[in-house]
Amino acid sequence: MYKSQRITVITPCLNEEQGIAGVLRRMPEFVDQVIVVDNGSTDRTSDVARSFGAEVIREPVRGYGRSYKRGFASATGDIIITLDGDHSYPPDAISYLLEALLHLDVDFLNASRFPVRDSNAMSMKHRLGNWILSLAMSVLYFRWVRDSQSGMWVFRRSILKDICLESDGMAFSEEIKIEALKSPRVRFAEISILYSSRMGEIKLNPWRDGFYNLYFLVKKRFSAGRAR
Ligand SMILES: Nc1nc2c(ncn2[C@@H]2O[C@H](COP(=O)(O)OP(=O)(O)O)[C@@H](O)[C@H]2O)c(=O)[nH]1
Ligand SMILES: [Mg+2]
Repeated sequence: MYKSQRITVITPCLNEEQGIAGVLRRMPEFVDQVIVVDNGSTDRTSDVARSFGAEVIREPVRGYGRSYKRGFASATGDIIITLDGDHSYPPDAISYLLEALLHLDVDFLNASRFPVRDSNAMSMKHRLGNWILSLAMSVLYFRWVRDSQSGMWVFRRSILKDICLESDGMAFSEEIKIEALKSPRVRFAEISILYSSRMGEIKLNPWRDGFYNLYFLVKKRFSAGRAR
């Protein structure tokens, strides 16, 4: 519990046995429920997660968005926090992100990886790609969003009934922000976190996912909320 709010952390994992140990080791005590969604890993991800007391849910169909939707369905907290299983997002930031969500009195808080302080954490190519995608989202939705692709969000579970999440893939990350921005019932804010280099192998395919995410943004903007 954090200030009488029940807290759920969700982490999607595809072969993240190294990273997930780092994430769970640093998980704050006040987190009530930790869900690791194992997306068909062939390494020891599930065993490692269980050894830290996490609730492991298996999602056999591949996909980042698919994993999150599965995790959301099992979440019981008042507030949900997400982060990758690769140890690139800081579990130590959870307390100040929660404090910010409550203090700013918002419903959805996006943890921005920018400005990047650790120069090894993100290549120039990824920085440029992220900048283009965030600029595109900001222009299309008339709202400045610094990190449209961040995988760390803190939000009240109650907003899930007001938003429509369709993407099963990497575009899920931008979709949840768009839905939060668009909903008149959801108050949105963004603050910076310290992003660092991932452990284990990268799952993102930068060209394919980057272009697809750009296409998804435009398609979703001009198709009355329907885009996969
Ligand atoms: N790309 C991808 N990531 C997945 C999938 N299922 C779970 N994940 C997890 O989602 C997170 C994001 O992937 P990652 O390679 O870190 O992408 P990046 O942070 O955008 O560079 C990691 O924790 C992955 O293990 C999947 O099907 N595809
Ligand atoms: Mg990652």
